[in-house]
Amino acid sequence: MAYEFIQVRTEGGKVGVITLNRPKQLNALNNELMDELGAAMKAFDADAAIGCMVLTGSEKAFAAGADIGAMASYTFADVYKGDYITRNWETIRTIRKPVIAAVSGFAPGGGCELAMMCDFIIAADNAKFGQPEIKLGIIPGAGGTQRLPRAVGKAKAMDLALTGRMMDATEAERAGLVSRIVPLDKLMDEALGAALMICDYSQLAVLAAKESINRAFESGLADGVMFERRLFHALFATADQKEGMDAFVNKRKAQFKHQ
Ligand code: DAK
Repeated sequence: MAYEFIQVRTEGGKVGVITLNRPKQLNALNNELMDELGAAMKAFDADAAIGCMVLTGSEKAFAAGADIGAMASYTFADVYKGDYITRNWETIRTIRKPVIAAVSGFAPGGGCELAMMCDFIIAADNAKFGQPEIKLGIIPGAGGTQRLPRAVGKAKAMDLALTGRMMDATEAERAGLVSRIVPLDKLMDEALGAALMICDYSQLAVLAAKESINRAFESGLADGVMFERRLFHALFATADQKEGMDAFVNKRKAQFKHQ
């Protein structure tokens, strides 16, 4: 499928790589781009050869937030009736395979929210995150007030959302928003290395790990642990569990068949 606002490729035949591609607007997110992103992610999710995805932008901007020009004249009736954001921005929440955000440059507003919808964020040392919507007379609308405090705690989430200030990669890593920081020129190597590593594990275990960790944000501790325990038990029914443990016992590399 041909896309206008994103570029799509595979790495090693196993990793789906999606690059946001609206360079003149610093990858500002409009409806058309989000439709394309959702379609590309769904296609990779359905492709048996793909084990993991990497979502990235340009060196200067992961995404400079929602497209302000496109939003400027929206009325309440437009966004409410059109189900703005919910209709197509949240497709990524339905994706079962892991999605790594490889973030360099600006990631304010919807850019930060999009990165937070991914499973983890690897940041270049020039990355900048924030929720500056307050400066536009609005608040974060794609999960920023919910995912940011879960990631960095109330104090820093309030600070960022109420002052509109940006935080650099070092602060973001210290706060728990990003998992690793690497030099800008190593960003894609690092993200693709992590993705290829994930692809070589049992896909059943990978899906279960993602599902179980996400459950931690939707349930109380006892229910979450029970959910984990049931998935853990279920994995003993897979050939990959037998293979993984046999390989360890016999000091060889496991060859998972995702069964
Ligand atoms: N939208 C549209 N165009 C943008 C843009 C954006 N968010 N960000 C940058 N651009 C455009 C600029 O207008 C400029 O275009 P030209 O003037 O060249 O035509 C070009 O990209 C380059 O930008 P700058 O010249 O400003 O570049 P600088 O390096 O000087 O500054 C910057 C980079 C990222 C600091 C700056 O561009 C900036 O502050 N951008 C806006 C960042 C921002 O406020 N983002 C948050 C957007 S609000 C909702 C749900 C969610 C949301 C809203 C509603 N509902 C449920 C209703 C989400 C809202 C947001 O994300």
